Amino acid sequence: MDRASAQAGPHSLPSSDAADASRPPVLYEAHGLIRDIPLQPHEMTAAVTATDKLFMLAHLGVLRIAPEAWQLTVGGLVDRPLQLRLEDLARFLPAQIEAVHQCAGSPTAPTVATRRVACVVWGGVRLGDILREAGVQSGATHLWSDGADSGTFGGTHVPYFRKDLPLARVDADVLLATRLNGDPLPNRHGGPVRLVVPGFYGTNSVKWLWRLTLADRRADGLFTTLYYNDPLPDGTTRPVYGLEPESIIVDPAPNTPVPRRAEIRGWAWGDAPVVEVKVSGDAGRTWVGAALGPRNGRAWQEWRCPWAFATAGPTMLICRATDAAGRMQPMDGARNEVHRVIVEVSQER
Ligand SMILES: Nc1nc2c(c(=O)[nH]1)N[C@H]1C(S)=C(S)[C@@H](COP(=O)(O)O)O[C@H]1N2
Ligand SMILES: [Mo]
Repeated sequence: MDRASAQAGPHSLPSSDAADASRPPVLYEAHGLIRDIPLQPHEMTAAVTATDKLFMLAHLGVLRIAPEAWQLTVGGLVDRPLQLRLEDLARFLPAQIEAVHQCAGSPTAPTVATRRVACVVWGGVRLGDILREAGVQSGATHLWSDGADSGTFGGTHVPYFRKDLPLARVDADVLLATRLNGDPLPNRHGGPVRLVVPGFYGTNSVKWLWRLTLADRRADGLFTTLYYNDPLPDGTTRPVYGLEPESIIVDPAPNTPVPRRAEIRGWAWGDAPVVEVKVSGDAGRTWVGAALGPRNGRAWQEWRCPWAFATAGPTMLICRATDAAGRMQPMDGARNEVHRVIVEVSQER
């Protein structure tokens, strides 16, 4: 590890358009907005999503960074700025977490439920261990993280993908991830090293990470100011950070024949643990409680609900989760609105 001698002091946080020689050289495999969403909810049968079935999203392009060229700068409000290469991460204790990974949806359509979700096992090192080495100064409140990807989004040029998170969150279980489902992190998922903020929407988990900045305020980037801030009823906004409670029906699949007696099954998750899942077959007039499994790490929780359909024909099923903070999925108009599935109930009893 070298200390970055020219690193900024407490009062010179890097601005978005600062050229920075410490950014590793990158190759673009693709430019612009890239979306690969292989699974629909009824296909999310596995507890851990296979890497080749994991959705992939990138706003500015898909990068390739040579592992030997990768480096990370840690600066801003720290006593000892750091510059780490991949081999330096081996000095820190390895950590692993199984966690839900969910896209918040399009930043230009934040109330649309997209259900781009998965559950994967991340491996790497704890960011908190690295920040302790850097010595975070008392005025720091936020961590800014920069990906090496640049480009144009919504008509605005972005010098790199920049996000932020409250510093208080870091010690929970935030990782610098180098592994996905037991293998080296593929470049399309942000390899060689990405940030992973378990329990936060995927947008916060910056891929192709190259710079961390400790700051005394939120970051100034396009994706922390214009986008990824939800409006609140009082006219203020709230950053798109923690996962809202959500649940999906995996089985039965939409538009499939089901017998009169069936078991309805799915997953539920949130930043806070889910404490209740209920199912309705009458458009939300009445609800039946499902059996809910425990939460392993930050993985999604399995739920099951035996069901006796009263009538044959097309029937809509709805599931709704409530988290430990008492928050319930809204019926409409939110990225975590309830999941509805229409099935074809057979005649025979
Ligand atoms: N550098 C960088 N990191 C990024 C993004 C990006 O465009 N650039 N997209 C974010 C969004 S919106 C999501 S949902 C997740 C997707 O991660 P995945 O492609 O590994 O599933 O990456 C996040 N991290
Ligand atoms: Mo996303």
